[in-house]
Amino acid sequence: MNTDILEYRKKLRKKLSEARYEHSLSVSYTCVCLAMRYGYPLDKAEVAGLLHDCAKCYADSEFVHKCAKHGILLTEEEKKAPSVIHAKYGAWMAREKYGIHDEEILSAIACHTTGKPDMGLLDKILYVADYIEIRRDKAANLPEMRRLAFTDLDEAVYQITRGTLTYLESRNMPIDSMTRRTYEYLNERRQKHE
Ligand code: DGI
Ligand code: FE
Ligand code: FE
Repeated sequence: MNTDILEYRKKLRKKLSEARYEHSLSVSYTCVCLAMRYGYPLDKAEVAGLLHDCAKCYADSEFVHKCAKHGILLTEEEKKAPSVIHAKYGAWMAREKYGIHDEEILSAIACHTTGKPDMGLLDKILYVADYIEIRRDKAANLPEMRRLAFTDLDEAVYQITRGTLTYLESRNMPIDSMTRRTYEYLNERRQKHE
């Protein structure tokens, strides 16, 4: 039994709201299921899922100040869409506050909201698990995405990214260029393979 995970849970539970903690557990287990399906170390997937929203103990409005304080550089776009910053700040917290040094885990946490071009396997697992976990209930395409996640992970990443972009555009919300670049990268690669 990896006792570190129990310590992470104890600490996280104190920091997050009950709903956010439940979401984190659920993402953690969903990451493990996807890791079983796609052949990724289960323990790393479990930790990435558990800690991915560890920065959600702060309000979006606090991140710009906190990042400046710790020398974490933000783009102007990130400052305009502060809801994406908890991913970058979360990766920093995972390293500094939870002692995680595994670069794949830190990368997955850092890109779990916007994605990034050329995501690695754990990046994709976390990105998809965050969307399909059992406590999510908003998106109409959830049943389809839950099935797709276990049959074609790349297609699930693509469809979720496209859906997010459409959602943000329809509501005139500020879009981080990383969200757009992720979609464009996947779209181009998909067309090449057609
Ligand atoms: O932290 P969670 O609620 O579990 O989910 P998340 O980290 O995927 O991100 C929360 C929201 O951020 C989600 O509704 C999608 C949205 N998002 C993703 N890319 C962008 C974005 N919001 C803005 N404003 N701009 C983006 O580029
Ligand atoms: Fe998040
Ligand atoms: Fe999340």
